[in-house]
Amino acid sequence: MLRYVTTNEGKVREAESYLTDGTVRQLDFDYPEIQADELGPIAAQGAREAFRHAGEPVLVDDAGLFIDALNGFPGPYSAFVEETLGIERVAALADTLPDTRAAFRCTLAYCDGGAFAASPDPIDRNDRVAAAAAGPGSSDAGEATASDGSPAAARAADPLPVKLFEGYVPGRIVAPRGTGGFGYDPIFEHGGETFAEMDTERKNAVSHRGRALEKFAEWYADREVP
Ligand code: ITT
Ligand code: NA
Repeated sequence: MLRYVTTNEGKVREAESYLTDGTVRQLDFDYPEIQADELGPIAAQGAREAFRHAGEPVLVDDAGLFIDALNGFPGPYSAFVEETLGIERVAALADTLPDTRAAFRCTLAYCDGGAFAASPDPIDRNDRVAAAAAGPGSSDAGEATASDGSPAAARAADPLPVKLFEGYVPGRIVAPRGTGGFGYDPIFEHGGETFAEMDTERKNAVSHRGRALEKFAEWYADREVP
């Protein structure tokens, strides 16, 4: 059975419509998050830890809000910033910037202990950047580059193969509106509405998580099971 690893009920609600074959269950496991400036290595290492914990295939979901004029802050620190500052203060900060453009990113990391990597070509060309971020165990795409040496060292010592799927949605930061969704949704506007003003189906149709889940679901259905 595939386990969708998250402590966040909002993510589970959104993932349900993509992981529909009845063989997926939430695993409420708070995997240790390494520090890195990109989501890929964090999700990849989380998937390895979660696989070791669960002993069955896992899908980890790491997401963040990246504000252009703040060089991508809070990015991988989004959970910490939501807890410490709160979304109202993030919106107030963005309001002082010349440019309020931002993006949500989601990286899904799949680990089944290596079974998928037995397929002839587990990583397609579109995933080469993601594969490089996942580390040397994930493909032949080359050495991972990390600004911080310790995550790279951790990955080098941990070759369990991981496959990554990425999703992205552009938008802008606004004062909070709406009651749906979770996290930063009330302050993220896309197409004239905040994500908190959309229902799950409409958020999924455009969101970072929806795009990543769509790619994952397609690959998962077609993968060769050794
Ligand atoms: P897990 O790690 O257990 O999955 P989490 O909520 O900590 O739960 P992330 O680290 O991926 O998940 O989330 C980073 C932050 O970004 C956190 O504050 C989330 O609330 C927020 N976030 C993630 N996806 C979001 C989305 O689709 N809309 C709004 N905020 C989101
Ligand atoms: Na997290």
